[in-house]
Amino acid sequence: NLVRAVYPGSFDPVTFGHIDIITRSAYMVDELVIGVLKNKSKTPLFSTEERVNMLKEVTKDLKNVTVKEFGGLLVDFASQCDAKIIIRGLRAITDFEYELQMSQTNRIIAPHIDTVFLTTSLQYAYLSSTTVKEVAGFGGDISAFVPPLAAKKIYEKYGISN
Ligand code: COD
Repeated sequence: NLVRAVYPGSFDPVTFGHIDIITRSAYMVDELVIGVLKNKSKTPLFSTEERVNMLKEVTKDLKNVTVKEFGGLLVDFASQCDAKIIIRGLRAITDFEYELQMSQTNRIIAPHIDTVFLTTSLQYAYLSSTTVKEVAGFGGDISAFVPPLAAKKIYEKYGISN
C-alpha cells in the first residue's frame, strides 16, 4: 500500500519555506501531490497555471512529487488523489489557530483523512508569500526568499528589471 499525501496551498508565489516542507515531506511518503488552489476570492498575483508551472520547475528533481491544481474542498481533492494525509507547515503561533480550525473541520467532514504538521525550519520561520510580494513590489532583494526562477517572474509582474 502506497502512502500518498497532498500538500495544498496558494503558493502565490512558491517560497523556500514551501520548498523546505515539500522536500521534507516527500522524504516521508511514497507519493506527494502538491495541490494548488484555484479560484481564490482574493485575486492572486500569479494565475493558477503560472503557480503550477513554477512549482513543477522547482520540484523537478523530486521524483515522487507531482503538482496539480484544485478547486472546491480540499478533502475532496485529497480523496480524488487517494491520499489520506494532508501536509501543512507551521510557522509561528499565528498560523496555529487557522490551521487547527481547518484541520478539525476537515476531520469532521472527512474522518479518514488526517492532517500532519511539519514545523518550519528556523531559517524560514519568518517567510511568507505576502512579505515576498511586499519586498519585491518595492524593488527589494528577494533572493534569500525564493528560487531565482520565481524571483525573475515576480519582478516581471511588478515591471521591475533585475
Ligand atoms: N515555513 C513553513 N511552512 C510554510 C512557510 C514557511 N516559511 N510558508 C508557508 N508555509 C506553509 C503554510 O503554513 C501552509 O501549510 C503551506 O505552506 C501553504 O501555504 P500557502 O499560504 O501558500 O497556502 P494557504 O494557507 O493559502 O492554503 C490554504 C488552502 C488552499 C489549503 C485552503 O484555503 C483550502 O483548503 N481551500 C479549499 C477549501 C477548503 O477545503 N477549505 C477548508 C475547509 S475548513
